[in-house]
Amino acid sequence: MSFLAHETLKIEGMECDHCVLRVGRAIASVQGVIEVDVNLETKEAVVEFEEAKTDLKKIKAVVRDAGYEPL
Ligand SMILES: [Cu+2]
Repeated sequence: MSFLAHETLKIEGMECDHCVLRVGRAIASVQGVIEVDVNLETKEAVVEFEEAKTDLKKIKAVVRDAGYEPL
């Protein structure tokens, strides 16, 4: 059993529910991500992930690949 991390990241560029869906799917596709909740109003994604399997750097990379700007 590995440790779980909770991180909140700011994401620029999301303008509608479709963007939220894309970002959520991208983050959920990362191995080790347990749960993700993307909020359009706050422009935030709350991510729970296994520290042994992934990290914020990888999560930010897929957000960027999806066309959005993690801060
Ligand atoms: Cu959109």
